[in-house]
Amino acid sequence: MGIKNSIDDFAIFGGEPSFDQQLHVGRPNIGDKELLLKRIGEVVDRRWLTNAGPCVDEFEQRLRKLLGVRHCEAMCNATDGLQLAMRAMGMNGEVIVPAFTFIATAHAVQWLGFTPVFCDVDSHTHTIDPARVEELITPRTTGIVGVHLWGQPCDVEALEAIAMRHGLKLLFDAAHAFDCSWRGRMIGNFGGAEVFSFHATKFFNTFEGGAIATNDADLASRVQRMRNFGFAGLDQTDALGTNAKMSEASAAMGLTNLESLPEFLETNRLNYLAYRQGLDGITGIRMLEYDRSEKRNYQYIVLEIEEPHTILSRDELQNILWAERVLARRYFYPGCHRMEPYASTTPNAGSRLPVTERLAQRVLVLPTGTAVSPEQIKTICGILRLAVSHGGDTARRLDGLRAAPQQAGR
Ligand code: T4K
Repeated sequence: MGIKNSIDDFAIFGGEPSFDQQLHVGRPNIGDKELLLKRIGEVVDRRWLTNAGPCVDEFEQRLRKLLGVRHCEAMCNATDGLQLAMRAMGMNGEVIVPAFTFIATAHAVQWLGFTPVFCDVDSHTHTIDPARVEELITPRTTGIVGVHLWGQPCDVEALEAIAMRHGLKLLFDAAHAFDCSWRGRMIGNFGGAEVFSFHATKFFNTFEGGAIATNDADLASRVQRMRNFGFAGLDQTDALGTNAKMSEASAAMGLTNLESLPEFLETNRLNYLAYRQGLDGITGIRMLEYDRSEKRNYQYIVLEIEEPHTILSRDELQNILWAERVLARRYFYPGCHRMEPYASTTPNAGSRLPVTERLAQRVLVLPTGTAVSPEQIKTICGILRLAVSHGGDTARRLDGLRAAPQQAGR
């Protein structure tokens, strides 16, 4: 691994890749491995592997304490968590969701047989734009799902006011926002409920997993039953349910990773600062800034590539990085409305989603977490700086690469 001095050194043009191993956006953080294996050993010895076991119970207690919330129900993943929460809250018909999010937000709505109505996002925070929400409300609308994208809270107050005014349910997809705050209060306490993801790629993981946090006792007990087939007793169900339980092995991972949470956060924060320093002054590359007066988990390093300034497109920069084994991601390209089944049912949705359309073309997410060091970040930033400072030449060389296979094929 070495710093590149000229664009001839780029791996995409035949040079040595900067890294021996691939660098991933979602490389899992793993706490004390010995402790994890000890916990899993105890799970096996107890022969209590799932269905309200002691690890899940302890994990939920710890989450409630950390989030300062009355109820926190562990789930097998956030997608099922979103579905359960929406159903338990009584949503149906049309549900307003941002178009710029991971597809799971929209799919959860559609999976229930409801209609996701795509709303545009704010160009600075990338979260659902309250000014656009109200114009999408129809007599069939029953709910709004705000997404705290990149761990940046939505405009909670504005959304609560809209929901109140129109008698709508408000749910937050907090998949990215574990251990974040809004106005000093932890995410998990807002709307009717908030849903976290603890998927392997999240900075805090339980292999697969998630949780529904709420201060509403009735909702929490409905969710508890729904995640266990609707059982309200040993041989009696009181409503439709499914299986969305977290296993003991996942909770053991959760308990172990909670103990390393401060270390994960500090690594992410230092990596974020290293990126900020490394990318400073590169024309046309803007890095999403986190509000340092609030709790943030810094788990996503989000760039916006302003192509007229960089000359290179976001996709060209991504190709250059991938050749160097830096697996930067185009989250959340091309926007939910352009993915199936929505692209077919609402083919013209893009015309009323200008911010989503723009972000989908320019956002690039870079690797961070405990598997990435500040030294490696310096190298990644060096690649981007070199590419952009020779934008014209690099673009011409890339054009040449694209033309070469065609000429060879003639
Ligand atoms: N709402 C929002 C806003 C979300 O972002 C998500 C999930 C959800 C809801 C639903 O939550 P869950 O139901 O998943 O709990 C990943 C994750 O699969 C997904 O959980 C996450 N958001 C999304 C943002 O990212 P992909 O398609 O990027 O995953 P994949 O397999 O390409 O992995 C990403 C990188 O991480 C790769 O370079 C490989 C690396 N990796 C991945 C895994 C699983 C590892 O190094 N180790 C691993 O174990 O979706």
